[in-house]
Formats: sequence, structure tokens, C-alpha cells
Amino acid sequence: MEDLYKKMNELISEYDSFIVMGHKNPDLDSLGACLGLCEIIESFNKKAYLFLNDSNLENYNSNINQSFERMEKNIICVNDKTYKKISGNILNIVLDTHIALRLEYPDIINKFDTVVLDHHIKNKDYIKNTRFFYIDTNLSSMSELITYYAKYLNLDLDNVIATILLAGIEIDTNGFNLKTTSKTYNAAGILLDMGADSIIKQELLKETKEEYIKRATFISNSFMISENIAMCILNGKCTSLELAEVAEELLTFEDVEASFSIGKIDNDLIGVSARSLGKIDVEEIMKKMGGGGHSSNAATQIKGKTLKEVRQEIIDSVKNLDK
Ligand SMILES: [Mn+2]
Repeated sequence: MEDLYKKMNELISEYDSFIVMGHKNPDLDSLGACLGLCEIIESFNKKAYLFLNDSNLENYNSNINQSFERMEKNIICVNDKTYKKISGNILNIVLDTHIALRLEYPDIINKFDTVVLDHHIKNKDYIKNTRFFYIDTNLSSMSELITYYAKYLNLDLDNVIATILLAGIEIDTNGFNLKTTSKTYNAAGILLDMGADSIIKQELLKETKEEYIKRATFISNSFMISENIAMCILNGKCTSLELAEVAEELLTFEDVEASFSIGKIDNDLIGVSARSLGKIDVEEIMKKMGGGGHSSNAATQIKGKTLKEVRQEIIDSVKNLDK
């Protein structure tokens, strides 16, 4: 990743001010990576602005709210109105997504030069005309990438930011399980050395009772479609993130080696998230349905079909696997 960090150093030295933004409905990986990058940019004596509506924190989930309550370091936030006051030559850096519609304020990418750094599977609706575009789908989290960037710069990150980054790695790997390499554990070690607090991290990762019940209701509607493959249909409208979370959670149950979650993510758009512990190739199934990914982590989005049709297509594909 040294080449990436050199490139980022070059880019940072070229501009005066930076808008750093994660995805809409941020999670702790998105937030942690953004905060870490803001601190890195400031270490170059440049101005970093986090794109987040901090006057309206109740719009965000409880993890994000709590993180802000604990922040000691002053991070300047901008929103869709206040960003206009930023002066100088501005670079917009997008982290943890590469899709314009996943941004809280997609218009921003047409206003400034944009850099995208992500670890999600490349979607055809990726942000085009960027100054620099980087995706590494083998990476556990953006928090891991930013942790190693700070380490590369010999920068000791703020304790609370290091704690949020640690929580970010934990969230994205589902507790150091998915996509976890020795480098991921190492990143956790680096963050602890920087002063990350594992008790505060646990507090940050807590969910509200409502969030828990919503998730548990999804899971309680899951069923097995073969001896070792679980499926869950999410009723009502849901987000891609919820689909991914449910598919990941299903993998933690006994006898489940692969999982599929299906839900309506938009009008006439069905999303599928697929996960595998490794033996079953879920990418193959998602590819057949117009999606892609990795053998253990794949997804697709389908237009013009019902939940029932998509569900049957997956069940048929799974049957064909055994043949
Ligand atoms: Mn992430």
C-alpha cells in the first residue's frame, strides 16, 4: 500500500483544503476512516472538513451520535450549505463508497476534484471523472487502510479517533472474522498502541434496543434452503447495508456455510447480498444474476423481478451447485 500512500501524499500537497466524506447513513468504519484522514490531512498543515450534518446528529444512528459526544479533538464539519464557505483550492475525498447515490450530498462530486478510496465490490454506477480512484476489495475496512496510512506517516492519531477506527475494523469484519488477515489484527495492535480504548470501543459498538429488535426480526424470518445454506427475506424497504449485515449474521449460526439475504432496496429494485465461509462459491451464483464480487462475499441488484422470483432463482442455482 506504500504506492497508495505516496500518491495520497502528493495529492494532499497539491490542494489547500479538503472535504472528507463517507457514505450516507455512516457506520463506524466510514466515520472512523474520515476522522482519521482529517487528522492526517491536518498533519500536513492543511485544512480538513468532515462532511457531516453535526447540527442534526439525531438523524444518524446511535453509534455515530455517541462517537461525536466522545470526541475531544475539534473536527470542523460542513454540510450541503456551509461547504460553500471553504476557500482555496479544494479536493473532495470520498471514503468507504464509490457510488454517488450512496453519498449524503452527491452534487459535491461535480463541484470539486474528487478522489475515491473504497473496499467495496465495484458497482457499474461508480463515480466517474475522478482525480484518483482506488478500490481494494481484499481490504477488511477503510479503517485498516487509514490506520496504515497514519503508521506510514509516523502519526500518532488522537485516542478517540483511534478508538473509532478500531470499532470500524470490528464492525466491517464482524468481530475479526470476515476478510481478516494478520494485517487486520496488526492494525488493531497499532490502534491500541496509539491509545485506542477497548472499553470505550465496546460502548461505541452498542446498539439500541430498537436496532437490535429490527435485526432480530429479520433473522427470525430466515430459513434454510439446503442443508447448509440459509436465506432471509427482508420485508418492506431496506438498505444494501441491512442486507449485508443480515447475510453476515446468518453465517454465525450453526450449520450455515453460506447465506443469502433478499430485499427491496428501491422501487422495482431487488438487492441480494451473499456470504460464504469459503467452501461455497457465492460469486458464481451472483454472477449468473448480473452481480459479482468474491467467492465468499458477493451481491447483485435486479430490476423488473419480484422478491419471490429472485428467491426462486437463488434456490434453483443452489440446487444446481450439488450437481
Ligand atoms: Mn467499510
